[in-house]
Amino acid sequence: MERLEIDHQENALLVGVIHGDIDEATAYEHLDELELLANTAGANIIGRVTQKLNRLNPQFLVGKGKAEQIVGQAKELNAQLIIFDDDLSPAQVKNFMNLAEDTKIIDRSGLILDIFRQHARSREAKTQVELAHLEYLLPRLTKQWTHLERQMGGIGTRAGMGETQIEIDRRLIRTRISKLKKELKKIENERETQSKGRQNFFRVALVGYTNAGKSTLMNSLSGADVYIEDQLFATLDTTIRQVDINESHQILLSDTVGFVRKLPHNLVASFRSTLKEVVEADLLLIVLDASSSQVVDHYKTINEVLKEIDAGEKRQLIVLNKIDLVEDEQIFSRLKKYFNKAILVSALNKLRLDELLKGIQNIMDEGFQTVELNIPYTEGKIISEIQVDLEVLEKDYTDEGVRMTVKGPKSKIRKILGQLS
Ligand SMILES: Nc1nc2c(ncn2[C@@H]2O[C@H](COP(=O)(O)OP(=O)(O)OP(=O)(O)O)[C@@H](O)[C@H]2O)c(=O)[nH]1
Ligand SMILES: [Mg+2]
Repeated sequence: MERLEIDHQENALLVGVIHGDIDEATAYEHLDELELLANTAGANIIGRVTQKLNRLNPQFLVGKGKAEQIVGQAKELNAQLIIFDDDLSPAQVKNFMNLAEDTKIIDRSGLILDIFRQHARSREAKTQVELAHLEYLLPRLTKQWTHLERQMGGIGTRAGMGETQIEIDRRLIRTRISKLKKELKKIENERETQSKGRQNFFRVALVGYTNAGKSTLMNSLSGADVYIEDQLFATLDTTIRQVDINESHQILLSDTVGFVRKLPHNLVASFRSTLKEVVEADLLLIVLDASSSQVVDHYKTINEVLKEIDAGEKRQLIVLNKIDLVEDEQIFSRLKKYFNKAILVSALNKLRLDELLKGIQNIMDEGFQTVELNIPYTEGKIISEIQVDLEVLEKDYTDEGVRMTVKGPKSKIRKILGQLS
């Protein structure tokens, strides 16, 4: 299969369009982010082009004249790669490839997929990424994708092998896609079995933009040793740890893959099993990088992705992280006003983590229940389980057994009641 990887230190020219509700400043900020993404993938950015457009051109996104100019500029700057911030249709990629000859053309989705491919470690992540990549590739398969290309590596536009080869490749890809889907179903079933054991816990999922500090927060709260890196999409798998806030408030905390603007739909779809912990969580901690000028935009993106995975209605607690980096008083008060219920922390410096735990505890208490139980003396195991997991408000010893008034998470109480019936 083709290698989509960007060759290390390949020179890249970035292209962004100013169109619709995207103004110039926003377009530049999006290009800043695209540059970070491209750097993460290993490319070396040598220039940027922006173009104001009233109408997107179906052939080239930009006008034909501009397209030729961009290709010319890339050659002049010795760029092997042109990266578009906007997604290109398969036809647009094809047209550009014809124009650009041996300069590679990719769009934001292709770049994100490339990073995911480089960072995938577990069997699950690898399977999910490969599926998303092949689905992305299938409609874009043109005669430029050749065996030669495969050997040389990278995305490209070299002389073609003809339609027959494309048909063969398409068939191979379709077969592989259905095999990967089956494989993912299997992984999902395994997960289901594992997650059964977690049903009695209050489950909290860290959710946020990539690089917001989710894994750092995970480590600070749980003492876990999750991989942290100042790069985009450091985490692609889900890690789960138990965190005991106090005796009666125990949670399962999960850290997972981050989000980004325009996360490709097929990537989100194929990461469903990794994101299951988010879908099944009782509470989402929305981790935001308070030092980013794009924090409001990030919050919107997060909610869009959450909606896409059917987790848009979940209870949220907003965590403004990296407050140690916010020095400007004005920005600080603007943040507090906009995210008025947010908890401000620094995961790195372990600042105000108590406040965060208290916030979680308060939300848990809303879901707490107080019940009176009569437990026969023969049920010693249940009695001790109650004393470990629930808060005992009153206890009486009667002829039949122990009568207790207990308080705790509804899910735990449900479990105990189930055992008693
Ligand atoms: N100054 C400062 N830096 C932080 C803080 N929290 C995290 N960071 C840094 O931000 C970078 C990203 O942190 P991660 O924890 O890997 O972020 P993440 O959200 O897990 O990112 P992905 O897994 O890539 O989605 C690292 O360099 C961290 O050291 C903080 O409170 N203050
Ligand atoms: Mg992470």
